[in-house]
Amino acid sequence: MSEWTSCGYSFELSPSKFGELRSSNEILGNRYKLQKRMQEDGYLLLRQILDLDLVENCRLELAEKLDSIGDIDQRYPLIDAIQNPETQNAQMSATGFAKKLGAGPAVRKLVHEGKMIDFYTHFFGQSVRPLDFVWVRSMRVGHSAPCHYDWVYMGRGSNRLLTSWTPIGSVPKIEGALAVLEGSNHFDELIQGYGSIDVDDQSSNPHKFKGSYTKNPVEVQRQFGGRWLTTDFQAGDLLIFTMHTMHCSLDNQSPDNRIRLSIDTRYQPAIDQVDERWVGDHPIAHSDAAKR
Ligand SMILES: O=C(O)CCC(=O)C(=O)O
Ligand SMILES: [Fe+2]
Repeated sequence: MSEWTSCGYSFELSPSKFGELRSSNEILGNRYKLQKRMQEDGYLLLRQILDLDLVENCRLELAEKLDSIGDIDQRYPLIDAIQNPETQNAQMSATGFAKKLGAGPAVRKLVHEGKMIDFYTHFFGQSVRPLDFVWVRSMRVGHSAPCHYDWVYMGRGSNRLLTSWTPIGSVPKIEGALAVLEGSNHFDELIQGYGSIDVDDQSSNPHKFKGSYTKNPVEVQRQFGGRWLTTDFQAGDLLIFTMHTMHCSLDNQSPDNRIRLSIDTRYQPAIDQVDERWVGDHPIAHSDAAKR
């Protein structure tokens, strides 16, 4: 595949503009090296750090939920998550998925227990709390997420908050892998401007801006530099990044019409203040209750 796109916009593919995420498995044992690399790179890619059977259970749970609303092509095994060409179910947002289908027990076990929590406890060197809300992504063919900083959506609590992006099954580039913009965690001007907006707060967001910076990954790169970095993800891999690491996803161009399944979740030291929008059994999310 020679053309990678996000939201229909092509990436520039020269080696100075596009490359591979680097794995940090070799420094896993050392919290200080991990923290330093996070500070420098704005992300950590950890290969095969999650339990494969839990990821698989999660995949089945998500596929069953999607099947319950008719999104799965039943001519194929459920686990393949092939989208039903007959239903024109609109692409669902992560908050839409949460409202309609919810995060089940397999999802919670993968992201709120075990290896995931162990990693963050090790990384922070103290007790960790996740945001309760779980963002499940079922990205149909032709869809992707635009370029953004997560802070804009969840910046009311800890400034040590980190995002886990977890592929639920293999997610090669062609099926819509996540991409991060190298060095974007050091784009101070952008971080102080766009990157300081609270999408639900009128005073910081008077124009009721939806939250992403741009749909065109080349635009932000032309303005501030850096290479877009991505990779072919396998089940068990984990990508972690900061609230001010610019990211987007590649368009899902699955030749098999496979829905791209992934989960994103957030973690912080337990002692830090927490963004009230994402707490509890029924988080207020971006509803009216969250507006300021
Ligand atoms: O999975 C995607 O397409 C977007 C994910 C994302 O924005 C995130 O994990 O913060
Ligand atoms: Fe994000």
